[in-house]
Amino acid sequence: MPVLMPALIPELAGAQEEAITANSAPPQLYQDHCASCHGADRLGAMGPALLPQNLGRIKPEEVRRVIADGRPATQMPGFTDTLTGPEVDALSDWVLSDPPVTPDWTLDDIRASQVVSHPPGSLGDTPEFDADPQNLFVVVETGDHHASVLDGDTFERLARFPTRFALHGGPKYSPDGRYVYFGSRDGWITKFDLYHFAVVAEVRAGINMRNIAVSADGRYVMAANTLPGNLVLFDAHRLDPMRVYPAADAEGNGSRVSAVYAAPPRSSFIAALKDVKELWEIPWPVTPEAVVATGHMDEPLDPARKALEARGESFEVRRLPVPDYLDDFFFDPEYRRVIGASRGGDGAMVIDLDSGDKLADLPLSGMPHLGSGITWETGGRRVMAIPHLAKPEVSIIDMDDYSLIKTLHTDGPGFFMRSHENSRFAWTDVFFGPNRDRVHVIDKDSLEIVRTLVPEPGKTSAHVEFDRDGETLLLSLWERDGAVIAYDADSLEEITRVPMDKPSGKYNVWNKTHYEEGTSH
Ligand code: DHE
Repeated sequence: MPVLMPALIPELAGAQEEAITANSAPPQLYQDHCASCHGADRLGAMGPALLPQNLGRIKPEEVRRVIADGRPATQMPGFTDTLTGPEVDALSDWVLSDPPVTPDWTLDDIRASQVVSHPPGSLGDTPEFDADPQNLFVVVETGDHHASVLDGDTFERLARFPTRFALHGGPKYSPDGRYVYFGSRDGWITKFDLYHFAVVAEVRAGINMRNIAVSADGRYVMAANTLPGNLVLFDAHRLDPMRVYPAADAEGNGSRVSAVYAAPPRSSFIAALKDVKELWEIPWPVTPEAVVATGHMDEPLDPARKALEARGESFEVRRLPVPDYLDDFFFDPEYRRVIGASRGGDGAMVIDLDSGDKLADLPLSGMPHLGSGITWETGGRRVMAIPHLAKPEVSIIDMDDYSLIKTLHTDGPGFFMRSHENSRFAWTDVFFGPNRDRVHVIDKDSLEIVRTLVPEPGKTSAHVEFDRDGETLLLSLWERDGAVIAYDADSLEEITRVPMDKPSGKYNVWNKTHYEEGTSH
């Protein structure tokens, strides 16, 4: 009797193909192989959320590779023996597509996610190491999702610990430098005690988060989310959620949040919305501790703060309409003005935070990366330097009249800039293109590039952070087999290398808690 091949019997062939398709359809594959770690709803569990917003920085080929081969040194196994090539392709396309129903994350979800492992007061107040606690560096290693703590005097590694998946943006410190708060793209906020190298509390603020800010008195944490589009306020002690602010204009048109920062002299959080032309200011209550902690205010209520008190209640939103959507922004040193880049990547504007008026347009094209801007004084004036993400230039602006003083031509578009008040140099990287292994050193007085370093030919080098005195600095060799390289900030000679797994940002406790002019805030 001949063997009947299904393909030769139309009705059987159709049924079988359908069965195969149904079984290997991405939703089923996901439930069978991924849901136990990444959550049935794709919002993440032990593994990270598998939604396009959360995976946005990972290229599709990389998603395919991770599904097939797994991720070394993590719980993620490879599925190359379990799934066929087309199934891996279908699954990766699917996790990179929007789910049919946009997921939500409510105040109840936030509350349910909170874990307080060491309540305030349960760990001693003395650091478990001899190093200067004010001169520690926290280094985020994005390769295997870890962070390291380095002694800023000796560059000895004091601790290395796992973090949440895909930390992004600068971690923020409590004013005394004891606690560091990390934010992950998946919305997790982790409060970590640097005196004891222990996670003390965690909470998930949203599904996809931009960044976090800590109030200057250390009492509050604000999270900025793109999914759901909102800001979430926490009590910093145990990360208890206090309030959710849905991001929307007065008519209720919702928005993602671009970012939120603390503005210490104003005692307020400032946030920009991505899809609504508004800046938001949310004041926190002024306390004497805030004055002592920041040293930013000569008296408890400085004029800007007094003006603000007259206008708004603590924790209430003050809306400032702005002429364009602000994606990326930066403050003047007094936090009276916001310099924001428009959504299109061409042009920027200066907004007065008290009056809400637009004071100037800046002639900046090619995606000025304002969030990475730094300022310094030279020749009796304060200047601001900004790298561009889409062209090989650094723009230098006069902070008094916002005129473009100079354009420095670099070896490729850059991402980050750093300096220190005590250093005569500012550093900028080449982050994109064939010269990603170069960093430029700019003389802060002549406003010229005076050195170009190639720490490791062919390897990306980026992002600098100085020590508390501005005498040394760390540069990332941004690779899986990377390192942070310590340099003498004056002679520009290499001091040492500490091996790291794709180190991204580095954050010095003193510089960050003192809002040092050459670092990010
Ligand atoms: Fe970042 C900071 C936004 C892509 C590494 N990045 C920030 C901040 C914002 C931001 C708003 C400030 C947060 C803070 O410190 O409080 N980043 C964006 C983007 O919109 C963009 C272009 C697209 C996106 O995917 O979100 C983007 N960023 C990247 C990357 O691709 C980088 C290079 C690698 C990564 O880890 O994702 C990257 N961003 C960083 C780092 C900081 C950062 C290391 C902190 C810089 C600092 O010195 O404080």
